[in-house]
Amino acid sequence: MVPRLVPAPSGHLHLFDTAADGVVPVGPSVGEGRPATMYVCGITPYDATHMGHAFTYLTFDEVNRVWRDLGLDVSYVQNVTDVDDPLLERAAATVVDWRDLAESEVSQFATDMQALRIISPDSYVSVSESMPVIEEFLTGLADAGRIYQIEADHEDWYFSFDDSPDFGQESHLDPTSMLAIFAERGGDPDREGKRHPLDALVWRQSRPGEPRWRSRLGTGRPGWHVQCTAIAQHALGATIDVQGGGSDLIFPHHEMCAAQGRAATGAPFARAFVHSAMVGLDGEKMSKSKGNLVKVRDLTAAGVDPLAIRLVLLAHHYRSDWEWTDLLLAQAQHRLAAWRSAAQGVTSADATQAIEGMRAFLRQDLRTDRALTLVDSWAQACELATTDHPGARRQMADAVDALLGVTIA
Ligand code: 5CA
Ligand code: ZN
Repeated sequence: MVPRLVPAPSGHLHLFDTAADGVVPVGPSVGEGRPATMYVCGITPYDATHMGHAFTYLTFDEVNRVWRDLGLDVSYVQNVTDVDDPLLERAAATVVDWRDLAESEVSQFATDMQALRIISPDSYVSVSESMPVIEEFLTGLADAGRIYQIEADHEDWYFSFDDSPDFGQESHLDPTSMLAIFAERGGDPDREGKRHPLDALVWRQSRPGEPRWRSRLGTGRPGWHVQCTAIAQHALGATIDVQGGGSDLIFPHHEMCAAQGRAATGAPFARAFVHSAMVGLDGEKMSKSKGNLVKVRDLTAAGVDPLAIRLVLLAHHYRSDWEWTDLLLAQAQHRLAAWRSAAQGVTSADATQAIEGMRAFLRQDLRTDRALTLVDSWAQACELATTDHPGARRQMADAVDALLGVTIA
């Protein structure tokens, strides 16, 4: 249980919205009487949780925590991309059933998230259990004439880009960059029969050896972007407060979700698109495809306190790319020990101001890095104090637990 701090304060969380290209209030006001809704792009479960994933899910865990601290109810959904090329390719290469691979990675991911004290979303929705929802969504787009079937060996379906006047409103990329990034990130600009190179695959007719589902579009499987659009709208309504993910999803993934979502309902798909920066290792983005990974499970198996890992992640602002190093982990371990020593000591300093300061830093674009320094200062003040301040250690321990997800008492 996460402690609810009293009194429930008023205010707003501000975050950088990629579409607005600025820091804006996100989520409803407390008085509006509706929950804040968030859909975060989940893992493709074919390999271990690395520090990049951990940083992204930590970022949105902090969004969740700040909203709750404001007194809001939060509806938070994350998908599991258990039907997509990288997973199916890995399963084929390692001669395991794709379902078994997905199941074991999902279960390990849950263990890693729990160790990092990331509050579970209300639901994890897998693509394989969402076929009726995706089919329904695509049928709507087909009826509206927004998707078309190509004439080729395999009559796959594509989302028609030409009818999307708002295309580009999320990523603000120019057409040349769009094409380049589209090709890099799973797109097929040169596929014959497409009306526009940027048209996105929404239904792939079955090929030998691939998992398949029967649908009104044929027997096959859904494309990547439409999975998230359909799952998010079904679970959370036409317009969500936040679509979240790492910055590698700004284009084409979230641009396509924005376009398809609007095509389906006429309403904006998300009020804000929020992205966490990339974690690297040795000068390159940490990624399963490159294999330059620091895995959560390897560190915890070696006896590292997962909350020290959490402190490494919190020490970085969600909008700045950074690189994992062992030194960062050593510093975080030191910091955790200092906080625990203060929380469990016999002298203490007043915590009220530090806690209000933490809240202010978190609400203003999630300055977790700065919030940590306030706890550092409080811990130092406790060491220097000659008396005990009634209730301060408990108060700070509850605040650090609720706001930062770290247990120190
Ligand atoms: N299943 C899709 C999203 S629908 C996917 O991108 N899966 S993933 O397993 O590749 O990544 C899971 C999440 O971690 C995504 O939000 C992605 O943006 C984020 N992510 C991946 N690599 C990094 C990294 N090096 N640093 C920060 N975040 C990352
Ligand atoms: Zn997604």
